[in-house]
Amino acid sequence: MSSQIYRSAARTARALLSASRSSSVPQGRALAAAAATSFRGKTAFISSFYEGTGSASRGWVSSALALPAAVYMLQDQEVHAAEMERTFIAIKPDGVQRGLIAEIISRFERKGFKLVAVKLVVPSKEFAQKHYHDLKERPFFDGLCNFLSSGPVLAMVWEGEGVIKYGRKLIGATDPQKSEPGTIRGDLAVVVGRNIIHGSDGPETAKDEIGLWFSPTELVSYTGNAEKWVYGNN
Ligand code: IDP
Ligand code: MG
Repeated sequence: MSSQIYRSAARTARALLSASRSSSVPQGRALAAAAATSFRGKTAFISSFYEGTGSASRGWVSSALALPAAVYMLQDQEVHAAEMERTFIAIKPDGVQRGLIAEIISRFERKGFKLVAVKLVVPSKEFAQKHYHDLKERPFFDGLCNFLSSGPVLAMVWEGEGVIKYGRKLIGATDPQKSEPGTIRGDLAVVVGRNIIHGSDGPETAKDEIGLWFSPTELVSYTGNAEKWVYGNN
């Protein structure tokens, strides 16, 4: 849905760009007005580019300069909407109890990834077994599920280019004894049984885990303020 909006927005943007290139502001304005009508409720972020002054007429006229920038930003958003992937990240009960929530979130934030869902939950043992179903043959499965369901877990979805693979890099190797310094487990954990964080290990598990922990309405799609500084091609 949101990428549909982005695509529509970018189509509009391209139409506006050709209008502005023909150097006729009134023509651009007419096109924009038509586009705004067709978007109805979803026009807020588009029309805001043109209505900065508060006075409708001044706002539209001053758009002659703002137009190319607006078009650039909208086209940018279309590209990112198409490429962005999401991953499931959870701070396990040991990480929550040790007060590492802010430390861990800040590492993903500072990298440039975007938080699109978050909640603190105590999963049931059955839920933990579903989450770790791949490991049910392993000797530590029961203990692992007991542990995951023993206290609050901070469940999150992070979005960004390459976030699934790079999220795993930020987290570090499963066994903190083997995790590199600089990684979350390398810096903040000591043993495999208390390695403080979970991250999806591939696109399929990311999709399954996001679906297990969150309902679609809990995932928030938005454009981050810094996105145009985090992403870009020269
Ligand atoms: P991952 O969390 O790095 O993806 P997995 O192999 O998927 O690692 O294992 C899931 C979790 O099971 C680990 O994060 C860790 O908490 C636990 N675990 C993995 N291997 C062992 C082990 O050998 N002993 C005890 N717990 C383990
Ligand atoms: Mg795993």
